[in-house]
Amino acid sequence: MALMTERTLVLLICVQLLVLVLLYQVSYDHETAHYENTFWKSIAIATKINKAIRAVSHYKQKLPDCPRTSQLTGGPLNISFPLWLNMKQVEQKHLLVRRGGSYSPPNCTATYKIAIIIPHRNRMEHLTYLLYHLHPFLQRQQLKYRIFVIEQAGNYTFNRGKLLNVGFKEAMKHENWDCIFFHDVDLIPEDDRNTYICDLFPKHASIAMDKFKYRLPYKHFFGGVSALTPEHVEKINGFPNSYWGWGGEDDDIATRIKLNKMLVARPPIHIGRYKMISHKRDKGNEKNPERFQLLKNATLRWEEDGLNNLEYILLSKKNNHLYTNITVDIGTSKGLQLYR
Ligand code: UD2
Ligand code: MN
Repeated sequence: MALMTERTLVLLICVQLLVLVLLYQVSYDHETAHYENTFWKSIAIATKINKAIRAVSHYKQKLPDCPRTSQLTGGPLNISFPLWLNMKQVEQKHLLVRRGGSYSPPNCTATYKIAIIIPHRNRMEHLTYLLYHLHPFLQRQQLKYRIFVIEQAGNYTFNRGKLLNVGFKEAMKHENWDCIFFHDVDLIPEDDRNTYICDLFPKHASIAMDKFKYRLPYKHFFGGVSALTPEHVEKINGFPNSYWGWGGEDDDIATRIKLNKMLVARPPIHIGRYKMISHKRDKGNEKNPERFQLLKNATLRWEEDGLNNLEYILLSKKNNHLYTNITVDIGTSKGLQLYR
């Protein structure tokens, strides 16, 4: 932004100089050997314009840094699900959010810029509740952020891992994010102190969920909400593309992290709390019977199954008010070319 302003400034000053030179030429009165009034008037106008431009750029550069720990956050949150809530109502609550679901704090320069990736198909009601809670939650943390919803086209079996890869690739085309949150659509954070920033190691944020009685179901559990830097994602070759249907892809990710000699960071158990909107298993996301076999050879597969063999067809990218909606054809377990 600062660079843009500087370039614009230089350009404007050059244009003004050109105009002044031209005026100089035309305003010289050869008979009286005097410069006419227009010349001095134009100088006065140019000075005023310059002052205004400087004031604007000064104001922009002057925004102080946001504090590393936001003063706007509280502690535990009381999560409610208002009946009949619709997206229009949520939009009306968030006029400061720019199209595409991006936001920067209005009064300070954010320390962290994060992308949220939500794998999605046919869960509009959950998405409405998530956005209703997540936007104010992220704003209280004074983050610069953008929310990307990655929607799998067609009715073929769902593939969460592959959608997360697509989300990562597409999000990085927008900005060099510090941190990417991979976020199930049905999980609502219940504590303001659950900071949406990355750690030294890949972070598993949804450590305590109501569905598991606020305990970890097993030690290496990595499902729900996780946060990785772009470097972490690249290092583990992203996520597996080969898990079609429910289950296993989260454990595969945990294996990749371990194989790359990284640990898993977690918030304290009383902070990484989430409510999961209760739901039945979706049609098209049945339990994957191959998941155990896939997991067994995760060690052999991770280097060829991930970002480096990712193929998809981007069908549309829409800047909705509260999120960027990316619809993709990720094909089938047999390859691409199903929905064209
Ligand atoms: C668990 C994990 C999840 C993932 C999954 C196994 C939790 C809270 N989460 O979720 O991270 O590892 O097991 O694959 O334990 N989705 C759609 N439409 C569909 C199907 C899935 O949008 O038709 C998305 C949505 O973001 C959803 C996520 O995929 O939250 C995971 O699917 P789920 O919620 O049906 O599975 P769940 O709750 O057992
Ligand atoms: Mn769920």
